[in-house]
Amino acid sequence: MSQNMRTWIETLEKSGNLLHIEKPVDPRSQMGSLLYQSRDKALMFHNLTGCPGWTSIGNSPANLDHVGLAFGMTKEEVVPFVAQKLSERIPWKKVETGPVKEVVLSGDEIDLNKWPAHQAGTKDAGPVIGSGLVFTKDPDTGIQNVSFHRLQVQGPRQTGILMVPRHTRMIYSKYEERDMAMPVSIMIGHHPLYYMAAAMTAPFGVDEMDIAGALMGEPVNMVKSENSDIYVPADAEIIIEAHIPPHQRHPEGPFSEFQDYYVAGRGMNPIVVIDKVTTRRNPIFKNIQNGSETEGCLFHKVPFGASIYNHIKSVGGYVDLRNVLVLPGIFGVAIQMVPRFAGEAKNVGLAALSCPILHPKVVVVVDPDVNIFDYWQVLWAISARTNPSKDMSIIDGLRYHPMDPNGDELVPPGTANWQRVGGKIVIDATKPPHCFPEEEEEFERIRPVGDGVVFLKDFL
Ligand SMILES: Cc1cc2nc3c(=O)[nH]c(=O)nc-3n(C[C@H](O)[C@H](O)[C@H](O)COP(=O)(O)O)c2cc1C
Ligand SMILES: [Mn+2]
Repeated sequence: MSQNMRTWIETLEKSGNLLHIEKPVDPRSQMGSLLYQSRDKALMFHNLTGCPGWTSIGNSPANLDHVGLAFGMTKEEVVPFVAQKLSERIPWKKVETGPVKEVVLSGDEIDLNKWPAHQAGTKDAGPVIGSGLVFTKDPDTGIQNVSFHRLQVQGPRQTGILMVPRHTRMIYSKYEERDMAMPVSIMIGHHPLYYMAAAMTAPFGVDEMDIAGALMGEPVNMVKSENSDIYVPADAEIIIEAHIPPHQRHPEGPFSEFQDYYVAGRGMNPIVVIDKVTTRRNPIFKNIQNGSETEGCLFHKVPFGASIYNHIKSVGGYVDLRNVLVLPGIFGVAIQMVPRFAGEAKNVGLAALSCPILHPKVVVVVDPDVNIFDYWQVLWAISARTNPSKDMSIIDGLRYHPMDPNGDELVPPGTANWQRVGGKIVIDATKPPHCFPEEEEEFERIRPVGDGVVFLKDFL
């Protein structure tokens, strides 16, 4: 059976990774803190203050172990797997109808103020739908695009939208040039692999639902929206059909973001006007909490890791690359590889700094005997396997991610030229390569006597 949000909830439940909360929870004043605290378990809310009839789920996934569960593998296997799938496409399939059409709402039947969109951070401008995947259609090619965009609730049928200048923004500009509203369909709630696909940095003109198909191993079934010819996943929980008027702007933000800061493109941003909603019967709302190492970050860590993995794997023709992990705050990356030549790790680190994603700023390269999923080991390698004067290379004047407040902001948010610039560092925390065996030997890690044979659990 195709995977969807319901099958995913079952997977979380069976593996003991879901907590049910029956006590009343106010999405405006309580849910953010609960989600931010629960780093091990997904939370399902059955009694939402001010939102009669709604159920919602957050932190699904809550951590990298949950991500492994969603992909059906260990967390260590996910990034190399996704890296390989990035070049594969399984085109989506049109179907006549699906569960997401069970309920159709329009006009006064839609009131976002009674939906369980939560206020995530204390300084956020208000409740925000953080789990909305925005489907658009390029008016020139007819090709669809899917991307995350935060939607700040601004009225019963209006939200704001932040469109960082990438594909959705490019498509919106095409509509604006023609003085036309851009039709959008927004999906809330599905299997996490859909969310992973939406956060991939694919070339313009690639439909992210074809990537979702490749990740799932089967085509995504899509139904036509009621009011436009945009196709959306047939077994999603909720679809909002809406339009973004041309040339209209409204104050939007701040919002708690992935770095654990509120630095986030706040300003005069476009609005989304809701025309229709279709849902499953008793739809389950999806809440995404933002901040460092929360659910929002997980949807960055995997696509970024995979993109960096592919970008660096052919530096110098071939890299014996083992894994890539995006570090907390998202501006850091750990690369695990077997250096074959002197200087190779540094080359690979530099490649990561100029990959398709703007975030990497602090790159640490380590050997395979350092477990990058255990952060203390990465910190150990930085202190125990570097001579800073030789192994730490700082390059200044590089393009930053505009949401990194450490960089100099040259152009403020609100325009297509929002930008920052600053320094970046490569830390080569690898030992000398095998071809220098005498030098390498000094860096051999200790193994305790009895390693791999004597286990604590047998003595308890
Ligand atoms: C949790 C999460 C929230 C995001 N929020 C936004 C957002 O509000 N605005 C935005 O422009 N991009 C946002 N992104 C980033 C885009 O989804 C991502 O860069 C995507 O690859 C862009 O799609 P595109 O390449 O089709 O433009 C978010 C990503 C994640 C994982
Ligand atoms: Mn795209």
